Amino acid sequence: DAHSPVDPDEAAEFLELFHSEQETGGGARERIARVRDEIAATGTYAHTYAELVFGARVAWRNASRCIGRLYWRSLVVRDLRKVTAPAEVFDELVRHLRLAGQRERHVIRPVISIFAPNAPGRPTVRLWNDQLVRYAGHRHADGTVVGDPRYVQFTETLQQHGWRGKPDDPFDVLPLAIEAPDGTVSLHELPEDAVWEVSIEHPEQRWFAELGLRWYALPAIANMRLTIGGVDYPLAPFNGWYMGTEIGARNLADHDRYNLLPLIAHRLGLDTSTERTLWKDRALVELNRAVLWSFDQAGARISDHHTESERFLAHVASEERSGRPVPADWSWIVPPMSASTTGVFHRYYPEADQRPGFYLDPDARE
Ligand code: HEM
Ligand code: NRG
Repeated sequence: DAHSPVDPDEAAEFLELFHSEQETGGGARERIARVRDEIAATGTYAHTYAELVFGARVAWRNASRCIGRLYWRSLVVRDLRKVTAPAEVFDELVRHLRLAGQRERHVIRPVISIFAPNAPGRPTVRLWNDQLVRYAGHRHADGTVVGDPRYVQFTETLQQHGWRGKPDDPFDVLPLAIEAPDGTVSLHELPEDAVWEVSIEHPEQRWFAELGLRWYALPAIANMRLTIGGVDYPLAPFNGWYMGTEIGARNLADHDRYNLLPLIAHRLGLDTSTERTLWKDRALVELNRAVLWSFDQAGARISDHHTESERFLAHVASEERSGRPVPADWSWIVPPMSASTTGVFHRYYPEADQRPGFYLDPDARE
């Protein structure tokens, strides 16, 4: 159960790790003794700010599906453990977006906002959205979907709570749905200036802009539980920046997402009558060039899969020099296009479930 008492041994293991890696000036022993007392008395314990920062960064370092881990030490940690009222939670989520994506300065930085932890006998506020920014999927009467097909059901759920949206806009930003501890749900529209979006154009194909494609600049995952030393933080949204293939080879390309390859191949004048022209592969490359080029034009940080792959291998090497093997999930690390042209494809990785870590929340709505 999410609200059962903290396991004191898991707390102790984390505190040992913290003291072994940080210059704390003191041993772990005294802190562990005090934490064991606190758990015995209250069922949980409070992290110091330094422990919270370290715990969140190490959770990123341990994220075996993440290719972007070279930067784990740079994570900005916002301590919002005292924030629980839905309206304040929403305000802080908007502040998170503005801090992480500074459009006028052309800056994107990795940020995590950590709200109140689970504790025995204390229900917490919940966010229903899986990312802070997502596009609706509007199903029309004739069965066609305008927008992101992955969010059709979620869009319908929000509509049952009174949301309308713009049913003819394929890039209609969803509101945030926040559920208070007493079960009441409120919907909150994100202010336009907090949602940095990039229009997708192609460096050579002028017609590309006419397709009206866009994507948001900040991937901010909000449905993972952060666990540090036995304490669970059910609301701890984090973001980095995109790797181009996430948008160009998945979100805009997947058959069950925006499914744009047939249209792009057609506009490129490719022969789509047989698979053997590799029209899908050729359209995929042009779509991905367009994504990278457009983000660059907009000053929105984004990495390409070749560069991020090299950085990840550098990260693996430097971690190994520090005596820390890097657990990784090959099927998530290897990019979804041109896999064998990247270094990460040509080797295997240890697999391990290390804590602190991020876990898909079993109670997540999306
Ligand atoms: C997954 C890149 C920052 C934690 C991923 C994936 C990519 C990626 C490409 C795979 C996503 C997919 O296939 O859907 C990056 C880049 C970053 C970054 C380029 C730039 C800084 C972060 C940060 C955190 C993080 C700041 C946490 C503090 C994770 C986790 C997953 C993941 C937990 C797995 C998500 C899941 O299981 O659904 N990352 N990431 N990443 N990343 Fe990162
Ligand atoms: N593929 C998802 C996002 C997953 C996480 N990716 C990151 N994370 N880059 C998508 O929206 O396309 N991050 O924290 O930067």
